Amino acid sequence: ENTPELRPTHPLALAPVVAPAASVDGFAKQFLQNLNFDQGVTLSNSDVNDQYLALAYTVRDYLMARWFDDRAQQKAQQNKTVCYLSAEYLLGRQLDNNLLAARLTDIATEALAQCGIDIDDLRAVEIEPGLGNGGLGRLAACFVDSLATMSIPAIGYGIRYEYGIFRQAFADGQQIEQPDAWLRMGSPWDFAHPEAAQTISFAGTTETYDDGGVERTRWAPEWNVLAVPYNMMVPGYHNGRVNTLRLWRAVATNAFDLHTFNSGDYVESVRAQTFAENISKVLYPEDSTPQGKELRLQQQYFFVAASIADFIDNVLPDDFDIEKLPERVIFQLNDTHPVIGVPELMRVLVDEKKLEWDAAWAITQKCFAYTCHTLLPEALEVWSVDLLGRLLPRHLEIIYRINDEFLLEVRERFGDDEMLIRNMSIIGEHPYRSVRMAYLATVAGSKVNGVAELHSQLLRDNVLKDFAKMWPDKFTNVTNGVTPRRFLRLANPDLSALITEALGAGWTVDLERLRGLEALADDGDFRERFAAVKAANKRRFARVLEARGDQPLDDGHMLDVMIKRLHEYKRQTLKVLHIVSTYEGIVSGRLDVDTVQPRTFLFGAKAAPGYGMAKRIIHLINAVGEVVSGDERVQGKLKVLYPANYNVTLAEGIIPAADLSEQISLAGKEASGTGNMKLALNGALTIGTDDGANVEIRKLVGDDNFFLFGMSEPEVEALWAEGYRPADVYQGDERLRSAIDLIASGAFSDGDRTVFEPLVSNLLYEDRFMALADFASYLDAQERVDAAYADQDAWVRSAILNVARSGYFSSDRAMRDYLDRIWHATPVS
Ligand code: NBG
Repeated sequence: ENTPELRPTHPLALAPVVAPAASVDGFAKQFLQNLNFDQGVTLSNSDVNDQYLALAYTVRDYLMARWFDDRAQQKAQQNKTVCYLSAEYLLGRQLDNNLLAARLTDIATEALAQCGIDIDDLRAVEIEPGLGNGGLGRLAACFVDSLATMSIPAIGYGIRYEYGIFRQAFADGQQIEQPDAWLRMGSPWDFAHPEAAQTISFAGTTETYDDGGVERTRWAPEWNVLAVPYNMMVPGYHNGRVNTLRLWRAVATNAFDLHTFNSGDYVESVRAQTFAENISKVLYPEDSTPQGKELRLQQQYFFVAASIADFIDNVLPDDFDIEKLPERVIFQLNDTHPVIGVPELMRVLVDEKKLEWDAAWAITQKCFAYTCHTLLPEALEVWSVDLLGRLLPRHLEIIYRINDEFLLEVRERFGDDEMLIRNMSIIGEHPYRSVRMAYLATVAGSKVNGVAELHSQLLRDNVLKDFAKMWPDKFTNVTNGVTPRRFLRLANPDLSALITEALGAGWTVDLERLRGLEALADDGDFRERFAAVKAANKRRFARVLEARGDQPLDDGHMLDVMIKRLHEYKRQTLKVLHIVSTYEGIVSGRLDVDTVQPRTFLFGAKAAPGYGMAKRIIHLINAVGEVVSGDERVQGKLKVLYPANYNVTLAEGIIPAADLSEQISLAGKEASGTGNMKLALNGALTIGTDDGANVEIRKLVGDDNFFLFGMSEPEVEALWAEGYRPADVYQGDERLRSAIDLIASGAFSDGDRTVFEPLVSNLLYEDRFMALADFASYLDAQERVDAAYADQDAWVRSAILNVARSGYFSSDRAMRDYLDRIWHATPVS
């Protein structure tokens, strides 16, 4: 971008960049060239990682020309760009997705085969970039895929963490965390652009000065770091478009103090470097509970300030009239992590571009929109005024002024209701003076959306109700979605082939077409083929487990899966109580064994390292699993699997094989869920509460094809209000008593009653998420599941209807809703 005018004369330099020939020969040639000249090895000397890297470079080479075109076009055209600001992108593996998007899968397979290489061996060595914790990060990855596929000019901005989400291992059933060194074997999918680095400042002081008769403020920062962008290509599916994901890495401005080094103090000489580089060192492994860590605020400001500057400096034309910014960009705030971008844009407009406050505020309000992803009050991010003022003094001043003017507006509207003022203030006073980032985002954003209908409604009615009263039109809903390319087309090739045979290929970009399968649910031949696909997927997943050295998957079992972050509100404990109860029922003879379907219970979940209760639950699952899976009396009937290190790659194996999807959070706690969508889309039936997007899934697939249980959100509220005593529930339910007593007795801890005591007493005397209150209803629903599964033909019919009616949950539809309701951007031609 900063290159001076070149005047090339060579014909090659004058010609447009062209991709290698899209043929087996063309691919093989490029692959070998990359292996030789980039990896520096001959084919016969190369190892599988060399081959994988050369393959990745080759795929990249095919995308490159399109990417150049798209960026040039983005700069030349006056289209509005969607800038998605997200601290997390949980991308998953790239190779297959990019091969698919560029229509290269068959060509690459054959070209490699002619080089004597099995492409599956290369697939297996790819390490997924785990730059996210869970649903929020994976959602961002689905969205950038859909935006590219829909030809929307979009840039995903984020952080290139050196270490992503930790690798989970188990030792004696307990979680241990290992660093995720995902960059160790090379990072073929991104490019560093140090020449486009931005300098990001921190701390220091502010001062006013006279600028030709106008009083202005300037910030005299104390230290700074360089933000170096790494670009990743995001290819659209079969449309020839390539968008950009731009992730920032922190680098020291003055890496190294030679003087200090020469004096022999080696540690001190690199102190500045270590300090700066810590900013993008590691992803915070928190899911839903923010940690008030200074480094985290540094991360947030670092990537948001770099992104805003990058967009203004490098994406907009040089002579751009900054007052027209809202015509060219919408910055979508993915939860509160990037909300510091609001005062940052104000600072740029007022201090640097010298706009009047009111004009700057009008622009800022149009340029941002905010998505909230939670309902848990403890998950709403706040920063102490102390810390924020120390790290970003100018931004704190700006926030104060935004708040002053906002509170004036509140007074004008509602009168001097001091209670209301206190409740709505962006600055909270208790337990310490702090900035409420969700409120700041709500005040600043042109729109605020929740991620499922129920969630958006609860935001309006509870969490942000005063704001919704003030600005009813600001609030909207966009129900989440998932990309059908990764989670159906790639993860479930056999089902995809069956669907394509039945409906044609268009469903991959128009998922509502799956409706066409409804008619086939009544076709016995189709049901048989559908069932055969599910069985094949189970065998495929069994091979995945075997290759990982996990316990085998038994033939003929129902695969009952609960895959999501470990959190009390999601209620993995309720699932464990069901397992223990079934086990106890069979062993004690209370249950008629013939009514119990053979089942494998599969968990996949990481717990935040600092979340003690979640880690105890992991321990309990593993402990119960070991006893149940090892007890001869339930052999062939019950089995518990908990493969370690659940991630996108593992999910892609589990989801197509699953029969039953556990979505059992306490109503009113799960904002949306997206695993629930992926599982329904792949023909698993849901057992779930009326929570998050389950509500919409049930409405669409129909009550006959969904196992509903538990209290509704208003019932939950009513029970709390009346006084919830879990111990009473325990006393009144024999099945529950037996299950809890068995855990308390030490049956799963070698007779040691202390191990799970904290967990048991938490359930009996606190049970914040009301697992006991929903237990009876859950067990009844599980009996309905067993009965339904016994009629395989009817079950398969329901599974087909789940697939047929899940088209709504495509992230393409979610993007259309964002475009219509919030962004108002249009595709490029
Ligand atoms: C999560 C919610 C999920 C939701 C995803 C994506 C956070 C803070 N929230 O229910 O818990 O599906 O966001 O919207 O990670």
